[in-house]
Amino acid sequence: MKLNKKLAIGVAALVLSGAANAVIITQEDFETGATGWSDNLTTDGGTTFTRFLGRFNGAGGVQQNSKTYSLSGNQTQVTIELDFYEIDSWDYEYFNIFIDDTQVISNEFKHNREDFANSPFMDAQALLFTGDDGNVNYGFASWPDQGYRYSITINTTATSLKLGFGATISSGIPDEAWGVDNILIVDNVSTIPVPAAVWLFGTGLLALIGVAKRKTA
Ligand SMILES: [Ca+2]
Ligand SMILES: [Ca+2]
Ligand SMILES: [Ca+2]
Repeated sequence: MKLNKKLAIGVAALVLSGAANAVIITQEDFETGATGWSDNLTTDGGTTFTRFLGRFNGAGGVQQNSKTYSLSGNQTQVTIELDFYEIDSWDYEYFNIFIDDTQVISNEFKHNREDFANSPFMDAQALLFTGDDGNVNYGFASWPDQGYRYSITINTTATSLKLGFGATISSGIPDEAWGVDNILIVDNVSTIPVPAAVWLFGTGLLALIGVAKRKTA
């Protein structure tokens, strides 16, 4: 019984160390521009926004900007995190996130409303901007702006992943716009080389055998 417990702890430690070293596919803060996007436009939005991918207007909600990333194919899961900037006079319009050309998120935003608290359909994980009560202008036109953090985990064993965005805002960029920043894509494959992992596991087993031997002696 004790042995099984120790073995379980050893295996759990290996799994945890593997998760902690999951492979970073991309980390993009756009401070020096954008590469690989179908539209590489970036804008310096000042202290709060920093430089980000955008500003873009809407195109009826279809996928307007996208980038394809290479995956090892050894993963079973990929987590995508990003900041979405809702800039200026959004009025009950939608920001859409696409993965592999399929829309996986569609959230409605209103510029002077606390969307995160009010929308039962909000998929964002957190509000970004300090002091945001739904009425703070953080830049560009005088309308209030809001920022949201998304985290999406998908099951995939594919060797590529396409991330894309779209919006239904209907006015020009000076009136309402969107941007994306701080993209982090991570898979669940450990960076610990297989021989090292096997060696660690083997050491654990030897230790366990030692414990068992001492107990029986
Ligand atoms: Ca940035
Ligand atoms: Ca509008
Ligand atoms: Ca503004």
